[in-house]
Amino acid sequence: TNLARLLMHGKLGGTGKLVILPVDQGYEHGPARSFAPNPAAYDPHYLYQLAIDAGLSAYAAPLGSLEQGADTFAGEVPLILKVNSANSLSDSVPDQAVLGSVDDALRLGCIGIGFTIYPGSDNCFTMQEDLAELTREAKAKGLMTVVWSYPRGGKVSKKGETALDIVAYAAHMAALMGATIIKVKPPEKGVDLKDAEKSYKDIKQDTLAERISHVMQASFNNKRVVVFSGGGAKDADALVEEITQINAGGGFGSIVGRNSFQREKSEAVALLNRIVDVYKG
Ligand code: FBP
Repeated sequence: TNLARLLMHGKLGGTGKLVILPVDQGYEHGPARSFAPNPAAYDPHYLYQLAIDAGLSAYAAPLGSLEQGADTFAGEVPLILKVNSANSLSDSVPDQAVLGSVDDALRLGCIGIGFTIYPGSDNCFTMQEDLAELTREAKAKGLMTVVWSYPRGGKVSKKGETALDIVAYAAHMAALMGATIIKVKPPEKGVDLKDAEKSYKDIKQDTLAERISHVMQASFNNKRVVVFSGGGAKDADALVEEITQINAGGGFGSIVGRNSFQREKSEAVALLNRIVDVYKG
C-alpha cells in the first residue's frame, strides 16, 4: 500500500515510473557545498515545496528536515525518512551512522525508510546487518525500504565505484536484502573486479541504455524497482539525455537531488518537468 501511495502520486502517478527528491547532501557533503548555489534550499520548507511544485513521486530527507515541514505539508507528498547518514568531516573507513528509526518514520507519516550501504567498506557487514534488522521492522510495520547501494572501499577502486560490474553487484545485493526500491549510480563502461572480465565478455555495455539493462537484469530480470541517482551539477540537456538512456534501458526512475535544488526554483521545476516527460514516454 505504501509503495502504491508513491506510485500513484504526482505527475508520474499510475505510470509505474517515479522521480524522488533526496536532500541529505547537507549532512553528507556540508551545508554550503550543498546549498550555496541556491540559498533558498537551506530552508526545509523550500525543499518540501519544490517536490510538491514539481509533482514528484516522493521526498526523502533525514529526521530534522522532515520534522520541519511534516505538519505544514501533511499529505501533500509521500515522505521517505533517510535513517542513516555519512558526513564529510570524518576520515574513517566508509560508514554511516543510524540516526532515525522506523517509529520516527511512522510518527512523521512516511511511506518508508531510506538506508545507505557501502558494500566493500570494512564496515559493510555491520551496515548490512543494521539494514536487515531495520528492513524486518519496517516490513512488520507496513513501511517500504529504499536502499542507496553505493559500493565504496575494500576491493572497489575509487573510479570503479560506478563500473558496470560493481553497480550491477550493488543492485543485486540490495534486491537480495529485500529492498522495495533500489537506488544506484548510473553505471559506466568497464569492470572493476579483477576476475570479472570473463563473465562480462558477452554483456553489451557500449551505451548507457545497455548498461542500465544489465543492472535491471541483475535486479531479478526487471522484477525489482531500481532508480538511478542524478549526481553532481550537470548541464540540463546532458542530464535529460542521461535519463533518456536510463528510461530506454528499463530503469524505473531517478533520484535527483543536487541537479534540482541547486538550481533556482523555476529552472529546477522546468528541468524536473522534462525528466518526468522522459519517463512518461
Ligand atoms: P544527488 O542527485 O545529489 O546525487 O543525490 C543522490 C545522493 O545519493 C544523495 O542522497 C546523497 O547525499 C549523495 O547522492 C551521496 O553521494 P556520494 O556518496 O557520492 O557523495
